[in-house]
Amino acid sequence: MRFYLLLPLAVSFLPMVAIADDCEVSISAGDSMSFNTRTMDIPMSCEQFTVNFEHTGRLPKGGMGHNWVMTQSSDVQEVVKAGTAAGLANNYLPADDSRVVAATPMLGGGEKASVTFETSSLNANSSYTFFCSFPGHSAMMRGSVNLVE
Ligand SMILES: [Cu+2]
Repeated sequence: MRFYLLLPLAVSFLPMVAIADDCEVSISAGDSMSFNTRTMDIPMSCEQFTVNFEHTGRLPKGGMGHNWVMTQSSDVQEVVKAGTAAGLANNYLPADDSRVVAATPMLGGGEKASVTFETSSLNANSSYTFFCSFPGHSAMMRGSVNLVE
């Protein structure tokens, strides 16, 4: 009797767990100019999406800092340029820039940070890119964002 009562609960709970797992991703970078992935998926079924970013290296953020930034692909170049001008104190990102969909702070070795954003701000017909805005890094440190169902 207990079995029959518990089964529907278990079945209905599983999809919720699966959705929650899909609504975040973990990305890292070490003491070289590369992320551990060149691509990431954002399910549009997620209301919010979280990126957990970790600098797994040892070098300080002034020398080999990394962040995770997402913009439309066509905005990467200009945001990197504006970020370089903004300097390390501003995480190498222009302040309150609407082109930046989401970004973590600039991290040094051993640090981690997460950022959560609303997927309603994304346009399914646009192309998005993630990158590191530390000067000179975005040429190597970039990847494509796939908006999936
Ligand atoms: Cu970097």
